[in-house]
This record gives sequence, C-alpha cells and structure tokens, in this order.
Amino acid sequence: MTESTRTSKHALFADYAWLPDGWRRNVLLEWDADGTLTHVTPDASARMAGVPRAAGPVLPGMPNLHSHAFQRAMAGLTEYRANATDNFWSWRDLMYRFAAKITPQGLAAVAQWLYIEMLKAGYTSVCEFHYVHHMPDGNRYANAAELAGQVVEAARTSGIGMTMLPVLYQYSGFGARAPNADQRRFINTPESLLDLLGKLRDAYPESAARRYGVAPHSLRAVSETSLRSLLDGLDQDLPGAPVHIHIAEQTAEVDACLEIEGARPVQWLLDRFAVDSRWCLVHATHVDAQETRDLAKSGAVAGLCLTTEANLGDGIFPAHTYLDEQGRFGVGSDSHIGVDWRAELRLLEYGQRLVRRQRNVLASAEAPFVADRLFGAALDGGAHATGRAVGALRAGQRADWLVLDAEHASIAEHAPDAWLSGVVFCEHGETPIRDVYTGGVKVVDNRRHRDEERAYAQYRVALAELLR
Ligand code: NGQ
Ligand code: ZN
Repeated sequence: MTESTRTSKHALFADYAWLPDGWRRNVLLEWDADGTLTHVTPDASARMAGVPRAAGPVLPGMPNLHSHAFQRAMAGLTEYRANATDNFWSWRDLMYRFAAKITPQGLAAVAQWLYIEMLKAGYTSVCEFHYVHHMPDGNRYANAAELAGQVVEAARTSGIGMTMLPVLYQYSGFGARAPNADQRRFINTPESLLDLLGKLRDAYPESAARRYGVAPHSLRAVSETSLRSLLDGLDQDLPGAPVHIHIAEQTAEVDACLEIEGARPVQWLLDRFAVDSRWCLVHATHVDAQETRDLAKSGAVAGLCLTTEANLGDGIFPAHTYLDEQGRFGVGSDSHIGVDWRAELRLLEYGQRLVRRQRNVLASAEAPFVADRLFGAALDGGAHATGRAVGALRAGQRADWLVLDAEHASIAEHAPDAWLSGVVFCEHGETPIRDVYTGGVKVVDNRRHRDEERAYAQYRVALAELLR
C-alpha cells in the first residue's frame, strides 16, 4: 500500500523532519492507537487531504537519562557560600536536609510540575533515579512503593515516557560502611528493593510508555555482593532491564575506591560485571585513558549531566577522546538547576572548547556540524538508557517528537543544515520548541502544556510547605 492509498487516523505531515539520515523533506508520520510509529515516509507526494501539517520542522524528542525529581524544588537555593570549603559534599548535606522533608503529596506536586517543564523543553522521556523511599524516621510506608508510585503517577498524568529506576542504597561508603542517619529514608537490601519494585509493577505495569530497571546508587552505596544479588534478582523478573549507577563524579570517591577496592571505579566495575548497553554510567567524569577506551568499547552509555556537574564542581569528562573511540552518551538534567537538553549539549561542547582552546571540538570529519553530531548521539545514547523504543522517527518507535517554531529567530531564514546549530547554540528568549508529542498525543501546544496552570499552583503550595 502506498502512502496515498493508506488512510490513517493518526498522521502528521511535516515539510521537514529529522530522520535517522538527517533532514528530509515532505515527511508523512503515521502511528497507531497505542502511540507507536507505523510508517515514516519521506518525499511523500503532495500533502494528503485531511492530514494536519506541523507548524515547523520536526525533531525526535530527547530522552532525559538522569533525574532526581525532588531536587527540582531546591534548585537555586544552594547558591551561597555556607562555609569556607563549600563543595559537592556540603551541597549534599543541604540536599539531605531537603530530602528529609519530602512528603508523598509534595513529591507528587514537584514531579508533576517538573515533568511538564521537561516536556515543554523537549524531553519526551525521563529516567528517574529514585531513592527517597521511606518515611522521615526510616520506617517503610504502609505501601513500600508509596513515594516511587507518586513519581510514576506524575509521569503518567504529564504524558512523559518513564523509565523508573528504584535505587539500592545500602552503605555510606566503600567497605560497606554503615549508613548515616541522614540517609535513612534511602536504605534497602537487594531483597527489599526488589520487593518494592514488584509492588510498583503491580500498581503500574510496564507499557509502551513505561519501563522499569534498577539503580545501584554508587559503588560507595552497594557492595560487590549486594550488587550481584540485585542484578540476579532483577534478571529473574525483568531480564535485560536497564541498570544505572553513579560511577565517578568526585575525585574523592575515585581515591577512596583505589584505596579500599584497589582500582578506579569505572575499571573496577568493568572488571567485575558484564557491563554492556543495558548499563548507564552516570557521571563517568573521572576516567583515565584506559577507562575511557574500555567504557567506549563496552557499549554502556555515559550519562552526562553537564549543568549539574558544573554546578557541583565535579570536573570535565574527556568527551573528545570518548567520542573518538565511538563511546555512547546521553544527557540528563539530574539536580534540575536547568531543564534543557540544548544547554546540556552546549556545555558539553563548551567544556571541551575551554580546555582545548579550540572551536567545534566535538565535530568530526563525517559530522562537521557539532550540534547535529551531539544531538544524534544523545538521542541514541539516551534511548539506550531508557530501555524503551524511543529516540528516532522510525516505524516501531514511540511517536515522540518536537515541532520547532519555523518563525523563531534561531532558525528563520537559515538553511536546514544550520537549524540544529541555531537551536543548540543560540538563545533568543523563548524556546524555539513550539509543540511536543508523546505517544502521538500533542501534550504541548504552542509552548503550553494542557495542565500547566494547575500543576504550577500545586507546585507552589508544595514548595511553600517544603521551605517552611
Ligand atoms: C544524588 N547527586 O544521589 O542525588 C547525588 C548526590 C551522592 C549527584 N551526584 C549524592 N549529582 O552522590 O552521594
Ligand atoms: Zn544523580
């Protein structure tokens, strides 16, 4: 059947769309009632009668591979010098104090508003690295998955696709050090965490919009034994499900790992576990040359959260070498001091420019436009990290995309090969992202989400309570 004889209830015509081989003209997008793309047809003959037309060029939606939703509510509140050596660890103390105050209703409101902000920014999927599990005194809620459930529900009502990764947090440091009092809301054993995950799956089964995995918090927070039993248990229920871990964000944890475990974190993990494309190593910031090569070879995704890593003073990931080795990466908004994949990609390139004193460092001979190369790579790596069929306009993938505003100053009058450069590297006030679709549903229409007023009002109430 050709596109002109097919009749499709779910269809959109785009003058331009970014397909796996780049910008293509006259693209007909068709999807089914479940929100899965069924046909993507470039060079479609004249516009079909009755098929709506996108208001501008169409891009695949970007996956956000790392989020701690509750931290959105403390963004902008730790930008003062609390002591002479303010650093990651003193920020973490403030963050723990904030985490101690989270309630189920508060988390629901914060996550709901955050996910709406993500959608408006063009993130159509999120991987939630969720670790606040228990009541403030460390006891379980009647429903052990109470807080995780609020986050999954927020994703459902906002329309963002979700990979929920309940976090295993067991220890306070290398060598299985007992957890601290301010970590008590986070603590589980592999068994209790898998039990929590089971409850969550009963209440919210997997679907085209939702997937589960696990997140051992960091090598500081699990042991080799507990990590192994977590993965064994996971593979009985959900074989091949995504596994995310914070790996090497701070030099202090690299030093402690070397001292106590005898290897740097990335090397330690690669040597002991079958790390492959189901893995996402978040903040693989501190890697030596060998680790950079081995990580690239493993097929795992480096989870880069550039704005958070800059905010927390982490360091700079050797992106140039890693991309040269064909390493996979995606981006995440993590602590949510910004919620904008364009800013993440820009900072990824700018870090390299500042270090190397050159321009367009992350471009390559095959991909001379740095924005296009980074956008394509972050779609691919981000999609792997979600474990869902997302990240490309191709039959079989989720019908997730963004419609750019064709009249916006970042792209107007520019040739198509400069559009992504304009979108990523220029700011002209309001976002160039006009409409956003997830699962074939337009959830953002002319920069507005259907629920944004209500969600913002509830966010304000929750925030007032948290800051009281
Ligand atoms: C987190 N955040 O779990 O929220 C961490 C800080 C830690 C970032 N690493 C806590 N950005 O690593 O112990
Ligand atoms: Zn994190």
